Amino acid sequence: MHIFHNPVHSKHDGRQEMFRGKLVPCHETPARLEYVLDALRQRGIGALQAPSAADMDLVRRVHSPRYVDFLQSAWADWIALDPANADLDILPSVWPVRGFRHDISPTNFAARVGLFSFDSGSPLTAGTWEAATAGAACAIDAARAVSATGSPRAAMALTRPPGHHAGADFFGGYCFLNNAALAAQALRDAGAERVAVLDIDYHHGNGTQSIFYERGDVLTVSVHGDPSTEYPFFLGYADEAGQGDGTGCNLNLPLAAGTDFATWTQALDTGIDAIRRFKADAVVIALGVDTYEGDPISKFKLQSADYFLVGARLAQLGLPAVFTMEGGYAVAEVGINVANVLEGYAG
Ligand code: Q9C
Ligand code: ZN
Repeated sequence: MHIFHNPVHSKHDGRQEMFRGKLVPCHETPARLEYVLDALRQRGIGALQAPSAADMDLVRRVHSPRYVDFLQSAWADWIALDPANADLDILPSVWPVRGFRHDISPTNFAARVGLFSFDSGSPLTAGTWEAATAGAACAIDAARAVSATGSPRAAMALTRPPGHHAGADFFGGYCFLNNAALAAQALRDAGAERVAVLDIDYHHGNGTQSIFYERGDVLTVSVHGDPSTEYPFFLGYADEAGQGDGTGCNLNLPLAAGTDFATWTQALDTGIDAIRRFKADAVVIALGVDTYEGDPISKFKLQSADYFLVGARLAQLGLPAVFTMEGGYAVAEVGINVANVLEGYAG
Protein backbone atom coordinates (compact mmCIF):
# COMPACT_ATOMS: atom_id res chain seq x y z
CA MET A 1 0.00 0.00 0.00
CA HIS A 2 1.25 3.46 -0.93
CA ILE A 3 0.83 5.83 1.98
CA PHE A 4 0.92 9.54 1.25
CA HIS A 5 1.60 11.22 4.58
CA ASN A 6 1.26 14.92 5.24
CA PRO A 7 4.70 16.23 6.23
CA VAL A 8 3.26 19.57 7.46
CA HIS A 9 0.23 18.25 9.36
CA SER A 10 1.54 19.60 12.67
CA LYS A 11 1.22 23.17 11.39
CA HIS A 12 -2.47 22.73 12.12
CA ASP A 13 -2.33 22.77 15.91
CA GLY A 14 -5.46 24.20 17.50
CA ARG A 15 -5.23 25.33 21.09
CA GLN A 16 -8.80 25.07 22.33
CA GLU A 17 -12.33 24.12 21.28
CA MET A 18 -15.61 25.29 22.77
CA PHE A 19 -17.38 22.64 24.86
CA ARG A 20 -20.30 23.25 27.21
CA GLY A 21 -19.54 26.91 27.75
CA LYS A 22 -15.81 26.39 28.28
CA LEU A 23 -12.72 26.39 26.15
CA VAL A 24 -11.09 22.96 26.51
CA PRO A 25 -7.94 21.48 24.90
CA CYS A 26 -8.42 20.27 21.32
CA HIS A 27 -8.99 16.56 20.78
CA GLU A 28 -7.68 16.70 17.23
CA THR A 29 -3.94 17.00 17.91
CA PRO A 30 -0.71 16.48 15.93
CA ALA A 31 0.20 13.56 18.23
CA ARG A 32 -2.63 11.51 16.69
CA LEU A 33 -0.85 11.26 13.36
CA GLU A 34 2.57 10.70 14.89
CA TYR A 35 1.22 7.60 16.65
CA VAL A 36 -0.06 6.27 13.33
CA LEU A 37 3.26 6.93 11.60
CA ASP A 38 5.14 5.20 14.45
CA ALA A 39 2.85 2.17 14.33
CA LEU A 40 3.19 1.83 10.55
CA ARG A 41 6.97 2.16 10.67
CA GLN A 42 7.30 -0.32 13.55
CA ARG A 43 5.19 -2.90 11.77
CA GLY A 44 6.65 -2.24 8.33
CA ILE A 45 3.27 -1.40 6.79
CA GLY A 46 3.25 0.49 3.51
CA ALA A 47 5.68 2.71 1.67
CA LEU A 48 5.51 6.20 3.10
CA GLN A 49 5.81 9.06 0.68
CA ALA A 50 5.24 12.83 0.72
CA PRO A 51 2.66 14.33 -1.64
CA SER A 52 3.23 16.59 -4.62
CA ALA A 53 1.66 20.09 -4.71
CA ALA A 54 -2.14 20.09 -4.40
CA ASP A 55 -4.14 20.40 -7.62
CA MET A 56 -5.95 23.60 -6.70
CA ASP A 57 -8.24 23.42 -9.75
CA LEU A 58 -9.62 20.16 -8.38
CA VAL A 59 -9.89 21.63 -4.87
CA ARG A 60 -11.90 24.52 -6.37
CA ARG A 61 -14.26 22.15 -8.14
CA VAL A 62 -15.07 20.16 -4.98
CA HIS A 63 -15.14 23.26 -2.75
CA SER A 64 -16.52 26.66 -3.74
CA PRO A 65 -13.81 29.08 -4.91
CA ARG A 66 -14.94 31.74 -2.44
CA TYR A 67 -14.64 29.29 0.46
CA VAL A 68 -11.15 28.29 -0.69
CA ASP A 69 -10.21 31.98 -0.92
CA PHE A 70 -11.61 32.56 2.56
CA LEU A 71 -9.55 29.70 4.03
CA GLN A 72 -6.40 30.84 2.28
CA SER A 73 -6.56 34.40 3.59
CA ALA A 74 -8.31 33.79 6.93
CA TRP A 75 -5.18 33.93 9.09
CA ALA A 76 -3.86 37.12 7.44
CA ASP A 77 -7.30 38.70 7.80
CA TRP A 78 -7.37 37.71 11.48
CA ILE A 79 -3.94 39.24 12.19
CA ALA A 80 -4.90 42.38 10.27
CA LEU A 81 -7.70 42.94 12.80
CA ASP A 82 -5.13 43.06 15.62
CA PRO A 83 -1.52 41.80 15.62
CA ALA A 84 -2.12 40.39 19.13
CA ASN A 85 -4.50 37.89 17.53
CA ALA A 86 -1.42 35.86 16.58
CA ASP A 87 -1.61 34.27 20.05
CA LEU A 88 -5.23 33.22 19.57
CA ASP A 89 -6.96 30.85 17.18
CA ILE A 90 -9.96 31.73 15.06
CA LEU A 91 -13.17 30.23 16.50
CA PRO A 92 -16.56 30.98 14.98
CA SER A 93 -19.16 32.60 17.20
CA VAL A 94 -22.05 33.68 14.95
CA TRP A 95 -23.91 31.79 12.23
CA PRO A 96 -26.67 32.38 9.71
CA VAL A 97 -29.59 30.05 10.41
CA ARG A 98 -33.06 29.65 8.91
CA GLY A 99 -34.36 32.89 7.49
CA PHE A 100 -31.02 34.67 7.14
CA ARG A 101 -29.79 35.48 3.62
CA HIS A 102 -26.70 33.34 3.94
CA ASP A 103 -25.49 33.70 0.35
CA ILE A 104 -23.81 37.07 0.88
CA SER A 105 -20.19 37.07 2.04
CA PRO A 106 -19.95 39.78 4.73
CA THR A 107 -17.12 42.29 5.02
CA ASN A 108 -16.96 41.71 8.79
CA PHE A 109 -14.42 38.96 9.52
CA ALA A 110 -16.31 37.24 12.37
CA ALA A 111 -19.41 37.13 10.20
CA ARG A 112 -17.45 35.63 7.33
CA VAL A 113 -16.02 32.94 9.63
CA GLY A 114 -19.59 32.10 10.63
CA LEU A 115 -20.81 31.99 7.05
CA PHE A 116 -18.20 29.35 6.21
CA SER A 117 -18.49 27.12 9.32
CA PHE A 118 -20.97 25.23 11.47
CA ASP A 119 -19.49 24.80 14.94
CA SER A 120 -17.19 26.41 17.52
CA GLY A 121 -15.10 23.29 18.05
CA SER A 122 -12.81 23.68 15.04
CA PRO A 123 -10.12 26.31 15.55
CA LEU A 124 -8.63 27.76 12.40
CA THR A 125 -4.95 28.38 13.11
CA ALA A 126 -1.87 29.98 11.53
CA GLY A 127 -0.96 26.74 9.76
CA THR A 128 -4.39 25.37 8.93
CA TRP A 129 -4.29 26.35 5.27
CA GLU A 130 -0.83 24.86 4.70
CA ALA A 131 -1.67 21.63 6.53
CA ALA A 132 -5.10 21.22 4.93
CA THR A 133 -3.87 21.83 1.38
CA ALA A 134 -0.99 19.35 1.85
CA GLY A 135 -3.60 16.87 3.11
CA ALA A 136 -5.72 17.49 0.04
CA ALA A 137 -2.63 16.74 -2.03
CA CYS A 138 -2.22 13.42 -0.17
CA ALA A 139 -5.81 12.47 -1.02
CA ILE A 140 -5.48 13.45 -4.68
CA ASP A 141 -2.13 11.68 -5.05
CA ALA A 142 -3.53 8.54 -3.41
CA ALA A 143 -6.45 8.53 -5.86
CA ARG A 144 -4.15 9.02 -8.83
CA ALA A 145 -1.82 6.28 -7.59
CA VAL A 146 -4.59 3.67 -7.51
CA SER A 147 -5.88 4.89 -10.89
CA ALA A 148 -2.58 4.58 -12.75
CA THR A 149 -1.81 1.56 -14.94
CA GLY A 150 -0.03 -1.19 -13.05
CA SER A 151 -1.06 0.66 -9.95
CA PRO A 152 -1.34 -0.46 -6.37
CA ARG A 153 -4.84 -1.60 -5.51
CA ALA A 154 -4.93 0.61 -2.46
CA ALA A 155 -3.39 3.81 -1.20
CA MET A 156 -3.86 5.95 1.85
CA ALA A 157 -3.95 9.67 2.55
CA LEU A 158 -2.47 9.73 6.04
CA THR A 159 -3.23 13.25 7.07
CA ARG A 160 -4.81 15.67 9.46
CA PRO A 161 -6.81 17.81 9.86
CA PRO A 162 -9.49 15.29 8.88
CA GLY A 163 -11.99 16.09 6.13
CA HIS A 164 -15.35 14.34 6.13
CA HIS A 165 -17.33 17.04 7.96
CA ALA A 166 -16.17 19.80 5.56
CA GLY A 167 -18.73 20.68 2.91
CA ALA A 168 -18.37 22.50 -0.39
CA ASP A 169 -18.25 25.83 1.46
CA PHE A 170 -17.94 25.22 5.17
CA PHE A 171 -15.60 23.87 7.85
CA GLY A 172 -16.53 22.15 11.11
CA GLY A 173 -16.00 18.95 13.07
CA TYR A 174 -12.21 19.58 12.97
CA CYS A 175 -12.36 19.45 9.13
CA PHE A 176 -11.49 22.11 6.52
CA LEU A 177 -10.98 20.43 3.14
CA ASN A 178 -12.84 17.21 2.40
CA ASN A 179 -10.07 14.74 1.59
CA ALA A 180 -12.46 11.85 0.89
CA ALA A 181 -14.52 13.94 -1.54
CA LEU A 182 -11.33 15.14 -3.25
CA ALA A 183 -10.16 11.54 -3.62
CA ALA A 184 -13.56 10.50 -5.02
CA GLN A 185 -13.53 13.32 -7.57
CA ALA A 186 -9.92 12.53 -8.52
CA LEU A 187 -10.91 8.87 -9.08
CA ARG A 188 -13.78 10.05 -11.32
CA ASP A 189 -11.47 12.35 -13.25
CA ALA A 190 -8.99 9.49 -13.74
CA GLY A 191 -11.67 7.36 -15.41
CA ALA A 192 -13.70 5.55 -12.74
CA GLU A 193 -17.31 5.92 -13.89
CA ARG A 194 -18.85 5.15 -10.52
CA VAL A 195 -17.20 5.79 -7.19
CA ALA A 196 -18.40 4.91 -3.69
CA VAL A 197 -17.38 6.62 -0.48
CA LEU A 198 -17.70 4.37 2.57
CA ASP A 199 -17.43 6.41 5.76
CA ILE A 200 -16.76 4.40 8.91
CA ASP A 201 -15.83 7.23 11.25
CA TYR A 202 -18.01 7.35 14.39
CA HIS A 203 -19.55 10.61 13.19
CA HIS A 204 -21.77 10.99 10.15
CA GLY A 205 -19.86 12.22 7.09
CA ASN A 206 -22.14 15.20 6.58
CA GLY A 207 -19.71 17.13 4.38
CA THR A 208 -19.18 14.28 1.95
CA GLN A 209 -22.90 13.51 1.83
CA SER A 210 -23.77 17.13 1.05
CA ILE A 211 -21.09 17.47 -1.65
CA PHE A 212 -22.42 14.48 -3.60
CA TYR A 213 -26.10 14.55 -2.57
CA GLU A 214 -27.42 15.39 -6.03
CA ARG A 215 -24.97 13.27 -8.02
CA GLY A 216 -25.64 9.82 -9.40
CA ASP A 217 -21.99 9.00 -10.11
CA VAL A 218 -20.85 8.94 -6.47
CA LEU A 219 -22.54 6.74 -3.88
CA THR A 220 -22.05 7.94 -0.31
CA VAL A 221 -22.48 5.44 2.53
CA SER A 222 -21.95 6.28 6.20
CA VAL A 223 -22.10 4.06 9.30
CA HIS A 224 -22.25 6.31 12.36
CA GLY A 225 -23.69 7.27 15.73
CA ASP A 226 -27.38 8.18 15.60
CA PRO A 227 -27.52 11.94 14.92
CA SER A 228 -30.41 12.41 17.34
CA THR A 229 -27.79 12.10 20.10
CA GLU A 230 -24.41 12.25 18.32
CA TYR A 231 -22.48 14.93 16.44
CA PRO A 232 -23.09 16.38 13.81
CA PHE A 233 -26.74 16.14 14.91
CA PHE A 234 -28.42 17.87 11.97
CA LEU A 235 -27.73 15.34 9.22
CA GLY A 236 -27.16 11.59 8.99
CA TYR A 237 -30.65 10.12 9.38
CA ALA A 238 -31.65 6.93 7.58
CA ASP A 239 -34.23 8.66 5.38
CA GLU A 240 -31.63 10.80 3.57
CA ALA A 241 -31.39 8.98 0.24
CA GLY A 242 -30.08 11.61 -2.20
CA GLN A 243 -31.86 14.06 -4.47
CA GLY A 244 -32.33 14.67 -8.21
CA ASP A 245 -29.75 12.64 -10.16
CA GLY A 246 -28.46 11.47 -6.78
CA THR A 247 -31.71 9.87 -5.65
CA GLY A 248 -30.87 6.46 -4.20
CA CYS A 249 -27.15 7.31 -4.06
CA ASN A 250 -26.83 8.12 -0.35
CA LEU A 251 -27.12 5.52 2.38
CA ASN A 252 -27.03 6.39 6.08
CA LEU A 253 -26.73 3.61 8.62
CA PRO A 254 -27.12 5.28 12.02
CA LEU A 255 -26.53 3.13 15.11
CA ALA A 256 -27.30 3.83 18.75
CA ALA A 257 -24.58 4.99 21.10
CA GLY A 258 -23.25 1.88 22.85
CA THR A 259 -23.29 -0.28 19.70
CA ASP A 260 -20.79 -3.18 19.80
CA PHE A 261 -18.73 -4.76 17.03
CA ALA A 262 -21.27 -7.49 16.18
CA THR A 263 -24.03 -4.99 15.43
CA TRP A 264 -21.67 -2.48 13.84
CA THR A 265 -20.38 -5.17 11.46
CA GLN A 266 -23.91 -5.93 10.26
CA ALA A 267 -24.29 -2.28 9.28
CA LEU A 268 -20.88 -2.37 7.59
CA ASP A 269 -22.00 -5.39 5.56
CA THR A 270 -25.19 -3.57 4.54
CA GLY A 271 -23.02 -0.71 3.31
CA ILE A 272 -20.67 -3.06 1.46
CA ASP A 273 -23.67 -4.74 -0.24
CA ALA A 274 -24.95 -1.34 -1.40
CA ILE A 275 -21.55 -0.55 -2.92
CA ARG A 276 -21.60 -3.88 -4.78
CA ARG A 277 -25.12 -3.24 -6.09
CA PHE A 278 -24.05 0.25 -7.20
CA LYS A 279 -21.29 -1.45 -9.24
CA ALA A 280 -18.68 1.01 -8.08
CA ASP A 281 -15.39 0.99 -9.98
CA ALA A 282 -13.46 2.32 -7.00
CA VAL A 283 -14.02 3.07 -3.34
CA VAL A 284 -12.87 5.73 -0.92
CA ILE A 285 -12.84 4.62 2.70
CA ALA A 286 -13.15 7.51 5.14
CA LEU A 287 -11.45 5.79 8.05
CA GLY A 288 -12.11 7.10 11.51
CA VAL A 289 -11.10 4.95 14.47
CA ASP A 290 -13.23 6.90 16.93
CA THR A 291 -15.47 3.79 16.88
CA TYR A 292 -12.93 2.41 19.40
CA GLU A 293 -14.29 1.62 22.87
CA GLY A 294 -11.71 3.89 24.51
CA ASP A 295 -12.46 6.95 22.40
CA PRO A 296 -12.98 9.96 24.68
CA ILE A 297 -15.73 11.63 22.61
CA SER A 298 -17.53 8.65 21.02
CA LYS A 299 -19.69 5.76 22.19
CA PHE A 300 -19.24 2.61 20.10
CA LYS A 301 -17.50 -0.43 21.54
CA LEU A 302 -15.02 -1.68 18.95
CA GLN A 303 -11.85 -3.23 20.35
CA SER A 304 -8.37 -2.99 18.85
CA ALA A 305 -8.41 -6.59 17.58
CA ASP A 306 -11.71 -5.93 15.77
CA TYR A 307 -9.96 -3.56 13.37
CA PHE A 308 -8.13 -6.47 11.68
CA LEU A 309 -11.55 -7.86 10.77
CA VAL A 310 -12.72 -4.45 9.57
CA GLY A 311 -9.76 -4.32 7.19
CA ALA A 312 -10.38 -7.86 5.96
CA ARG A 313 -14.05 -7.10 5.26
CA LEU A 314 -13.15 -3.95 3.33
CA ALA A 315 -10.68 -5.93 1.22
CA GLN A 316 -13.49 -8.27 0.18
CA LEU A 317 -14.92 -5.44 -1.92
CA GLY A 318 -12.07 -6.19 -4.31
CA LEU A 319 -11.99 -2.60 -5.58
CA PRO A 320 -9.22 -0.06 -6.03
CA ALA A 321 -9.35 1.77 -2.72
CA VAL A 322 -8.24 5.06 -1.24
CA PHE A 323 -8.22 5.38 2.54
CA THR A 324 -8.45 8.81 4.13
CA MET A 325 -7.65 9.45 7.78
CA GLU A 326 -10.60 10.90 9.67
CA GLY A 327 -11.26 10.83 13.44
CA GLY A 328 -9.97 8.84 16.41
CA TYR A 329 -9.03 10.57 19.67
CA ALA A 330 -7.78 7.86 22.02
CA VAL A 331 -4.42 9.18 20.92
CA ALA A 332 -2.05 6.28 21.66
CA GLU A 333 -4.47 3.66 20.34
CA VAL A 334 -5.18 5.53 17.09
CA GLY A 335 -1.90 4.20 15.70
CA ILE A 336 -2.59 0.60 16.72
CA ASN A 337 -6.14 0.68 15.38
CA VAL A 338 -5.27 2.21 12.01
CA ALA A 339 -2.35 -0.19 11.58
CA ASN A 340 -4.68 -3.09 12.41
CA VAL A 341 -7.15 -2.02 9.69
CA LEU A 342 -4.37 -1.79 7.12
CA GLU A 343 -2.87 -5.12 8.15
CA GLY A 344 -6.27 -6.77 8.01
CA TYR A 345 -6.83 -5.21 4.60
CA ALA A 346 -3.53 -6.53 3.26
CA GLY A 347 -4.52 -10.02 4.47
N1 Q9C B 1 -16.34 17.69 23.41
C1 Q9C B 1 -14.17 13.87 13.46
O1 Q9C B 1 -14.16 12.80 14.06
N2 Q9C B 1 -17.60 17.68 18.77
N3 Q9C B 1 -14.76 14.96 13.98
C2 Q9C B 1 -17.00 17.00 19.85
C3 Q9C B 1 -16.44 16.94 22.21
C4 Q9C B 1 -17.05 17.54 17.45
C5 Q9C B 1 -15.42 14.91 15.26
C6 Q9C B 1 -17.33 17.56 21.18
C7 Q9C B 1 -16.66 16.15 17.00
C8 Q9C B 1 -16.07 16.18 15.62
C9 Q9C B 1 -13.47 14.02 12.16
ZN1 ZN C 1 -15.39 11.23 14.00
